[in-house]
Amino acid sequence: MLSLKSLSVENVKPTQKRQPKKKKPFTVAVEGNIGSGKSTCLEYFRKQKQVEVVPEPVFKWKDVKGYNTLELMYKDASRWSLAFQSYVQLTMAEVHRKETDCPVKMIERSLYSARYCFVENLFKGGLMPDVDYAILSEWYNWIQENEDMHIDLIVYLQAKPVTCQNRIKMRNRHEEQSVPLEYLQSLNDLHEDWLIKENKFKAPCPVLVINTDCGLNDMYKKFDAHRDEILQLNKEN
Ligand code: TTP
Ligand code: MG
Repeated sequence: MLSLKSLSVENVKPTQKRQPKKKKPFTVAVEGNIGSGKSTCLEYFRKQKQVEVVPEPVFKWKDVKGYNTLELMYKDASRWSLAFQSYVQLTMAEVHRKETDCPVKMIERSLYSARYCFVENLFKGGLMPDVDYAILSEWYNWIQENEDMHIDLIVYLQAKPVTCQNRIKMRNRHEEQSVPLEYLQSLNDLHEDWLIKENKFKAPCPVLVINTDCGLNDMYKKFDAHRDEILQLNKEN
């Protein structure tokens, strides 16, 4: 029988002791079209000591046990978008869950944009069958109910689709060579619907809009001008 003594605090192994809960970081998600400058923004803020930057796990999407799922999706979206977007959803859930000791956590994209922009785009464009869309939505709803997807601020990098297309061409990610301007236009509209018009899905937190139709130096200047707001420097940090 279990004696009272065996339940006393001294008998609790160190690993069983309840850890004090970590203070939640101020979480900033950088959103915007493909090629709008999200990674550039994250790299800019990486040098701030109070920020932990979590880049998007594109490298994982390019190597799932040897399979390049990003490439498969672009080659034949009707066949592969369910597999690809399920994996995006899993890896983005991992990003949301990642703990940090820093007061600010900055992430590239979120589960929200994967669902409200990309999945929506594939479905609306006839590249994802109803049943695949229904399954992904069920998964998304489950994650939303059972995981902490909280973000405190969205930095929306707003750029014209043609600017994004030029940057995509310049950076030359081989999987993206066939991305047409219409695809970027439609993704742009879905970002605008979600973050500016809020006509179908609501933004989950305040949105700071930064226009990135400019060169790199001007982009840095704009990030710097909004630094305090993004890092909450006038608050407790
Ligand atoms: P983005 O998430 O837009 O990242 P990026 O690195 O291209 O953006 P930036 O230049 O602003 O840093 O897209 C990465 C690639 O993954 C792109 O080809 C689009 C694709 N993608 C999807 O197809 N579905 C998704 O749900 C997400 C999140 C990305
Ligand atoms: Mg990027």
